[in-house]
Amino acid sequence: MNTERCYSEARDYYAALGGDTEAAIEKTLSLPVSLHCWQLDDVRGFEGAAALEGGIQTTGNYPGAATNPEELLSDMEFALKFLPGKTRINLHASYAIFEKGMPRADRDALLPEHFAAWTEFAKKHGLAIDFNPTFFSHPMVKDGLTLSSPDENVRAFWIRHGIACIRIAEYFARETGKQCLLNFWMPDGLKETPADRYSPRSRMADSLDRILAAGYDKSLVAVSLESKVFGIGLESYTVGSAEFCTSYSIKNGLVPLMDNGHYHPTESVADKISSMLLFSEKVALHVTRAVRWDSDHVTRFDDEIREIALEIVRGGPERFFLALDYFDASINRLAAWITGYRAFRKALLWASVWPIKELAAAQEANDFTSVLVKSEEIKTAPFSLVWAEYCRRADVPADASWLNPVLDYEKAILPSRTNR
Ligand code: RNT
Ligand code: ZN
Repeated sequence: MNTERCYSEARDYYAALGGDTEAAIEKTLSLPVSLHCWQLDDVRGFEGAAALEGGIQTTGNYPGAATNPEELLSDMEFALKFLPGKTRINLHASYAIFEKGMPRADRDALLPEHFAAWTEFAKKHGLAIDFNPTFFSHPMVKDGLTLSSPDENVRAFWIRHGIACIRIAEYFARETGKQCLLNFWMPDGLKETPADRYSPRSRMADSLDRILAAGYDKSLVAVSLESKVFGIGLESYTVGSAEFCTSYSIKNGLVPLMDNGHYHPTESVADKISSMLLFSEKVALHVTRAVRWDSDHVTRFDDEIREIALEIVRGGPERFFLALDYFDASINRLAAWITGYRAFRKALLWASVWPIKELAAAQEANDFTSVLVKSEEIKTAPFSLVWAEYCRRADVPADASWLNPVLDYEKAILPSRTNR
């Protein structure tokens, strides 16, 4: 295949439909997407947690999960070669690295120095860092509650954790020179129908107030709040529901974060985005794939993700914090990581070549016939050729040939790892 000729034909094809492939490629390449470290070890972290808690679940026992910082960082280093576009890394507080001689610290006493190895890694690879306090898989989660607990000691512990994470996020931003998104997700909820829905929510709001009262430099840190509809074992009530998190965020100048696995199956995050953008300067997303429930399957280039990507492009990508969030333990974890990232990149590129203004103008003119016909036609335009050009410019393989080195890595490196 003469790739140059193929691309120029695809460019002309799109141009005839009103799409600009050159602008789309350049824009998508520079759009930062944050890649979560937790796909590589099934959200275990480095604290030796016995089990994943907080209403989330990884399923599968594919061999070779990273079991310590060295393994996780070398997996990441290896996979970065196959990720086209500007990448950020997304860490959880449970991934603190206590280097030789450093005494361990509990979550409420974490310090920037416990993340020095991550900063070094990020600098080496020119990556920015996003961060998440970890409100799950810890003995201080009492009866499924953290910041909304009626137990003052429990709340105080998690408030200290939140403040510690703000300081760490500021440190990341100072070290990397890039603003850090600090995302709060609390699993707090109840298995049974509550007798009182109001009190836990008012305590949650008060705890967040107390964390934010510690103050932070907004040029360094953006704080987001992620809502959820339910979790395993917390089926009847989630304190941080969509209404709670959106209202709190808008009132307090935080960034609302929508994870597309956190809604009822027929709800559409793509549809919600424009409402958020009307009332919030920025919107944050966790891009995932929910199969029947918040199953966190690997993100794919599917209808839901493409519609979300269209809304990102229409809204102006600079108004978004984009992150991925999935964890599948049933397949090669590196391949899962890379696949989800590439799928979302594809969706962003795909949405960027749409003749968005033209179609919007047709809608405004009540020309719904053109909107339908043209949207249908563009779906089968020669997108793979534009993707191939995109990957060529990013210096990564455009096709699935990246899987071969990943499988070689699996054969050479992973067997020595002990399954937990
Ligand atoms: C859980 C949320 C949350 C987590 C990560 C590990 O349902 O989606 O974002 O997946 O923080
Ligand atoms: Zn999420």
